[in-house]
Amino acid sequence: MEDGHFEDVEEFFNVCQQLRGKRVGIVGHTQIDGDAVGAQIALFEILKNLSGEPFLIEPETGIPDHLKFLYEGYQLHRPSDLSVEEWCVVDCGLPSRPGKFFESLRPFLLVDHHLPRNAFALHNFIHPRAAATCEILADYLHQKNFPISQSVARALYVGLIMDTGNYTYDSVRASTLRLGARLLDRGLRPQALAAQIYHREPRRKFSLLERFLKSWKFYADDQLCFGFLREEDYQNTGCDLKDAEGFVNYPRSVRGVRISGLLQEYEGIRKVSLRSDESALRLDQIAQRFRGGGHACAAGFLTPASPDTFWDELIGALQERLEKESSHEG
Ligand SMILES: [Mn+2]
Repeated sequence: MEDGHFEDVEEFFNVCQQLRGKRVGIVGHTQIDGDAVGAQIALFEILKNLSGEPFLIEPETGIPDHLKFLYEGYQLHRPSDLSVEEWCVVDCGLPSRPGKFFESLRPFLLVDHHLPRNAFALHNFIHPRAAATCEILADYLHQKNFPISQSVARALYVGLIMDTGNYTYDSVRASTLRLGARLLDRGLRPQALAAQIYHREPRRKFSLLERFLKSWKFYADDQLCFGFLREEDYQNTGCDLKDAEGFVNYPRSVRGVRISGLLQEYEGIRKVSLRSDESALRLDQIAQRFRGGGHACAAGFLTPASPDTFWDELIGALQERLEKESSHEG
């Protein structure tokens, strides 16, 4: 990856060319985020431009309110309503991430940036060093001087800022900012966009946040902090999993906390999310022990199992990792 560019750009467009004239479904992951939406829309435009017949797939867990504006002017489809010849998957590190419908399907194309590198499609473009799947696609588009409409620029920009904590993560390279700058050049208004993403929260979310803040437990000499959201927290506030987006970041704002975690129990699914500012802690490796994945500083896993069956092992693994990697914080 010289100059921050992704070198497999020709191969990527060759693979996309193979979809000419074909009905293609484009899917992101369940609990969809800005990066997956942006990547879906960018890939849609690429395939349309290359004379394919792409369809955007609505994630089975729905679209969070703050991301709906990105789909304006686009039609969304349920996978079961379509007859599709090939599937393309974006921003999914595991074959289970696109959702139940896709579990036994082999996608034609995967574009992703998660660890472990899970090449579950026929053609895989996986770059764990990329800050976002949107960064990979934005770079491909720029390298080929591909036309980028304002709505595509907007979607890619939103994906970039949301997957980088507004350009604050170590995954951000100078080239990431240059890509963002080129997208802004399409006439985007960063503050208006940020307001649309971050300042349109429903009030119920703050009732859920209140419960989350009260649930915190500290471990490992206060270097690990977990918050908990149970079925009843969602029921009593009228919230679902989407409303807890971003909560996991709060505990790591506390001085001395090196890993923050969130355990969510919703409709029989347990979701564990982990965050840190220290890539040496390799949270993706810890998540992999529980059949999950992610990135060094942001990882997680889903399981139907009761927390009793994995909790001690999880806390033990995190504690051990914290001891092994002593803090470099001054
Ligand atoms: Mn992503």
